[in-house]
Amino acid sequence: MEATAEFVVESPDVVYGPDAIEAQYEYRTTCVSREGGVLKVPRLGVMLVGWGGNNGSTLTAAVLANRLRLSWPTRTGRKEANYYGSLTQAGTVSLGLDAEGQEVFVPFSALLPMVAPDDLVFDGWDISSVNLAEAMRRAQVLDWGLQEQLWPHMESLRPRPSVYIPEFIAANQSARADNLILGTRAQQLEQIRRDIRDFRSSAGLDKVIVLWTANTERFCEVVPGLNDTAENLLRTIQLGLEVSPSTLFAVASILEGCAFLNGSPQNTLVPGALELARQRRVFVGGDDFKSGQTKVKSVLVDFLIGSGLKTMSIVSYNHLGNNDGQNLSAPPQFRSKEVSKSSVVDDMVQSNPVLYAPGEEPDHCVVIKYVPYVGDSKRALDEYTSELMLGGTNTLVLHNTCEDSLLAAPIMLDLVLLTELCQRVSFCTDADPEPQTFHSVLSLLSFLFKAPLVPPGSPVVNALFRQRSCIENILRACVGLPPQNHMLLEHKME
Ligand code: NAI
Ligand code: DG6
Repeated sequence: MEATAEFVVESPDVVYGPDAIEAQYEYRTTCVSREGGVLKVPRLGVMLVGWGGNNGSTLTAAVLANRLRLSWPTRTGRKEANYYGSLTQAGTVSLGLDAEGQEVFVPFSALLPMVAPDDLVFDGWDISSVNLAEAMRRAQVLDWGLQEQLWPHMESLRPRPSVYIPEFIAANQSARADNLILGTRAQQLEQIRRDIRDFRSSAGLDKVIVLWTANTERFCEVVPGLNDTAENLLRTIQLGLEVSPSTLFAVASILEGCAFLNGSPQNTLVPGALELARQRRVFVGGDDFKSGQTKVKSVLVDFLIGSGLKTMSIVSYNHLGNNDGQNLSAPPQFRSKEVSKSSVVDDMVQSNPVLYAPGEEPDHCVVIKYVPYVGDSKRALDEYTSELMLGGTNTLVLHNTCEDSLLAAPIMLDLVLLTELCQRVSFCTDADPEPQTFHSVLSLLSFLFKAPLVPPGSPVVNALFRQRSCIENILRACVGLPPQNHMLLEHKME
């Protein structure tokens, strides 16, 4: 019998014979012994746009609760502050094998010297003037016993006024808008820049990272001459032509040399902003935190298609009752979210031409409804239908309930900690011995975003464990460890 090879490997290490393929392979593994060291990390400030929202107040509360080692009673017993849900703080990586041949796992955060979340300093902006303690109460996310302990620590934290352009967010948000930067777009830009400088100097920070966690905006049109180049975008701001608040914040951050991350789905990082980031060598990342339903989707569809099942229909319903849900009940803002939630299986489908013909893709329907009663406790219902062999079908149904902001807050944490870490990574190549940094579009953050931004021409990866491996292996490379290959060949020999 004969088998036809679809490809051949051209390498001096591989010999194709009629009966066998002989390959020379260097298997690299690591022998681990435990020793510690101390390395310096910068003092990092985080400015949240939308600080007084559910995510902003929950993240601030989480860091304070951990820093203060708080615990509080609940009806199921005492709970203690932790960072569950954070890849860097609660995830682990396998370093290699110890002398007994057992895998040694360390926290992700131990791979390289990272800023500790408890040491972060927070500031930010919100169009709503309420202080962070009131914002935490308004969010209705945290247990009362925890809120009471946090109240005195959060009461003095007050968001800076922000830029409100009503046509970008839902009309139902107008009642919140009582804390505004007035003036022309150019004056607003200057005020944001002053705020960043003020925070940096008054808090004695080495670095500031700006993270958009404000309401989802409608998409803005990308128009030649308006926002397609850095020069045009800066001129647009000077002339007071159309620019979204989030883009204004992105531009201000970039001009101040601060990384900017977009946690919402809209196209904040228009081509002009991306070009500006590249010119100024500042990191930007986005879009839209990948927290719950989409995260599961980026595992489940990878599993289905990766196992050779042909997924043909994905239907995702959500209902939630927080302010984000209210904002998303307006069609233009829903549309931004629909787009980012719908793109997430593209790479998995395209990776399998055995199952899908060119251009073929599953039906994919996304529905979001606002149901005030359920508050921040988001309900997500998904149905996945896949074709099995010989005409069979498999339908999987999932129901997921959880506090939306408690999923988002640890992701926000990972975003700033990993971005800061990447700012300290440089490398050279054989072709260019000059040290260089990552591309200004920080695609390494893809694990944390629903619709990852990548440098032009780069493949977009949505599959969650490919994204995780990317972060893990790049961090491993920074300490000279080989990529994680999961082969465990040592345990597969006699
Ligand atoms: P939220 O509505 O509770 O908070 C948003 C805050 O932004 C509000 O306090 C609002 O007053 C403020 N705001 C609106 N426009 C502003 C502006 N121009 N400048 C400054 N502040 C402004 O919403 P939440 O739940 O905190 O979510 C925030 C964003 O994160 C939303 O866009 C949401 O879609 C996105 N997101 C949330 C996820 C989650 O799991 N919670 C996951 C993925 C994305
Ligand atoms: C309704 O979808 C509200 C949204 O803000 C989501 O909660 C958020 O985007 C999280 O979405 P997902 O798909 O990651 O759970």
